[in-house]
Amino acid sequence: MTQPEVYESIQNDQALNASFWVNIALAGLVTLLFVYMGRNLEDPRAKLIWVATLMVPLVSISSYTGLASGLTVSFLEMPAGHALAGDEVLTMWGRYLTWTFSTPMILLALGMLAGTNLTKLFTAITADIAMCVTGLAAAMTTSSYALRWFWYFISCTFFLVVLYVLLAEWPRDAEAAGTDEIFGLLRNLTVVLWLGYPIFWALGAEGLAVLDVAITSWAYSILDIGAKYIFAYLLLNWIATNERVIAQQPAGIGTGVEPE
Ligand code: RET
Repeated sequence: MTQPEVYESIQNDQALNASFWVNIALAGLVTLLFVYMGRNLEDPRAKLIWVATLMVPLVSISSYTGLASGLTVSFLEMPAGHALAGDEVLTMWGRYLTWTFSTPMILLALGMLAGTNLTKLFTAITADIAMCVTGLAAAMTTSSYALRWFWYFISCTFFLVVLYVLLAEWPRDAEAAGTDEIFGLLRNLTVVLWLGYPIFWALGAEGLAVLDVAITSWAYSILDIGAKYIFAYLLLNWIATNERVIAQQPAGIGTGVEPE
């Protein structure tokens, strides 16, 4: 199918199209809000958290524009074994591609907040990028149904690494940094919402095809609102009033002292 044809079928599915445009509008609004919220920050590490957080809605605008325009959407024929085998299924592969750019920003901000060292940050971010790229591979494999799920399994394994850093490593760092309360809140929000993505992948057209394409797209769009905009708002709101805590962090990236 040519790109204008893909675009036309997106235009004809109002629910699907709205799931893109609602996010573009929201991302634009929160970008302005976030610029305003961080305007008085001075500490370089607090500013880095701010810039990373700001990148999240900015990447989102590009991501959803790719989907809405049909550039990063394809109709792929599902392999034998899939519930829709032989059908051309609308695949929003641009989502998985752009998560590669947005999710590391979320982890950079969270890791900086926790006062992480470079090793843990590198581990979390590289595993996260690998999770997104292998998730993209799972969605785009049309040769074998089993291999789609094998990619999915690989992606889940990388996700476990991210969860390990979030749940086992950074809480201890955050305690030492005096940011444990806000870190705990944002970590819980992140872990709960991020778990929703592989669940909807498995239930949606890419996996078992229990949910249709527009419902799956809305599910991702709603998860995105929590995992990106609400997350970023809570983080920036805290940073704007507690910049001191970040500026006085005893250890972590940029302080010259490694956390224990
Ligand atoms: C996939 C499918 C393969 C298995 C796993 C996945 C996890 C995706 C996650 C995405 C998070 C995205 C966010 C985007 C915000 O911009 C790729 C769905 C584990 C956790 C937070």
